Amino acid sequence: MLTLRFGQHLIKASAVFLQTELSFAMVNRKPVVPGHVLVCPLRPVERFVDLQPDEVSDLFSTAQRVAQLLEKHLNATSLTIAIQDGPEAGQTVKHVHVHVLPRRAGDFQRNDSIYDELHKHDREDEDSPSKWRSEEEMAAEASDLRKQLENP
Ligand code: AMW
Repeated sequence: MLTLRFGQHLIKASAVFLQTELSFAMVNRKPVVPGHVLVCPLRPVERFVDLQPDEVSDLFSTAQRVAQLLEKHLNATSLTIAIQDGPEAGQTVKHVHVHVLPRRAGDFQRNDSIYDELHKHDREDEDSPSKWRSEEEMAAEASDLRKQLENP
């Protein structure tokens, strides 16, 4: 695996920390909270209803595995798990993706503000290459998560 497709983006293998038969999980170039990652189907379909039942099953099993990993290894006590399905719901990349966000006490003054952040963090007027993390930083995070998966 050299690159994977995520909508219009080509994702380097270094940013991917888990691949299954039908899904993959990768680190985020502009995380809303530390450890905010994405779980995607390998097939680049736009909407949740476009997935076949075996893809839904694999996507959610993978999201569950990733959720367990993040909560344990990033000292989170809860998780926000979300799909922005369609442009009016805040979807910017036309490829289904499950956001998994580790949560900790007091991370937002108003708990549900995370949804506002999720909605706006990658909107065109908020997003620019200068706000993205470096390839090296993303590769280091993915490598750490890969190691944690290998040695639970
Ligand atoms: W959506 O607003 O479509 O629900 O979320 C898209 C997510 O994908 C955002 O969290 C954004 O930061 C992330 N993202 C977009 N492009 C890339 C990329 N090339 N590599 C990693 N994350 C990306």
